[in-house]
Amino acid sequence: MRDLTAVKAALTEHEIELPSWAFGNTGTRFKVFGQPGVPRTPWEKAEDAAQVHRYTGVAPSMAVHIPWDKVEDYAALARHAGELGIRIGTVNANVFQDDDYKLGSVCHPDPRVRKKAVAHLLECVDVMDATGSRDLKLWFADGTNYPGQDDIRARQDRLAEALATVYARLGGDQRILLEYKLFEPSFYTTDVPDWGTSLLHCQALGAKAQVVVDTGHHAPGTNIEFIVAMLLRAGRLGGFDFNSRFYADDDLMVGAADPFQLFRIMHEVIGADALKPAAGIAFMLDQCHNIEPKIPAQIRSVMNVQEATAKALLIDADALVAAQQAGDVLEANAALMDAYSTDVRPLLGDLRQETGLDPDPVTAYARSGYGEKIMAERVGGTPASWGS
Ligand code: RM4
Ligand code: MN
Repeated sequence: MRDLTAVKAALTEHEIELPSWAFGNTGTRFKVFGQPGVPRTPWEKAEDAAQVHRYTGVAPSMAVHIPWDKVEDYAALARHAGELGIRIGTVNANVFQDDDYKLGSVCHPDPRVRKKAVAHLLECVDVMDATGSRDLKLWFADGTNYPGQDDIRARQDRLAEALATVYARLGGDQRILLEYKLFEPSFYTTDVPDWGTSLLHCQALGAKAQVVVDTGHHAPGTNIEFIVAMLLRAGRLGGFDFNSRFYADDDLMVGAADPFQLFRIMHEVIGADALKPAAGIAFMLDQCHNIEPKIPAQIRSVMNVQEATAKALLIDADALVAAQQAGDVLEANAALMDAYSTDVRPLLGDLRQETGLDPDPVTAYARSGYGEKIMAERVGGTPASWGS
């Protein structure tokens, strides 16, 4: 077992970023179920994100999605976040919700559409300048539905050109995080379908381009921790979009479907000494809370990440290495399973109390009355929704 003081110190330092869009109404392509009290504006989303941080103590930033979080004055939004005790984190670009993008955005065969998409990406870097954000997260819905629809290699060339233009615009400390997703909305080819494609583009761009692993964006059965290990080894893991999947890109609360997978991922991160903020890995949630209340669901997700992390930190690294070197398969596996089987909730409760928090963030939030308050106050206006 590792020294508990060191485990607690690592857990205190670890930061988890919240997605602004998870506070608004979301749904499937079949139905968006509205909830009372959801934010109407990015300002109100920041207020809700601050609540998650208030009760967990480890979620001090909120990612924004442009144009869903479009405001007149981004510096003012960043100041508002600061006053609430959080900051604006990753800026997510959106080049998938415009009629022009039917055949793609930066990979579109028409140079006019590509130019429009690149202009949006550059605008997102302007937003980063105003908010002080480090990361631009790029996810492209680009791809094709039918063999022969477009030229696979030509689309890669267009993608590379667009990425190079955006990369050249980055400030010294800014980064591109290039996300991949195996399918959907395109069904025959996706232009960035996997970590290999993302990595090749990042390597061509330079050190400020990094791969982001969305845990929901893989085929069933994919060994995600292997991908994580490979990217860490290459120095190209920029961050995570954490969520859970049962079938496709389900975007459920992280750790709900497969907490063991989350533990195995965190084990790789910890093995590479990449948990601390200085390592530059962005631990983001990317979720859509369709049927559950938004703020408690994000609190639960943050706690699930913390629990998986705590278990991974408890792995007896010396015993593990000794067993591995002795070729003792069962002992090596047991080193992981012993840690995974530990109930870390008392440890996390103690840690919260030591840092002035309630040991149980879920009930503390429920007791606070904030949920009832926003339901009473947020009447009128247009509730935020993905797509608006
Ligand atoms: C995409 C991808 C992006 C997220 C959007 C909402 O599937 O995961 O990260 O910004 O969804
Ligand atoms: Mn994502």
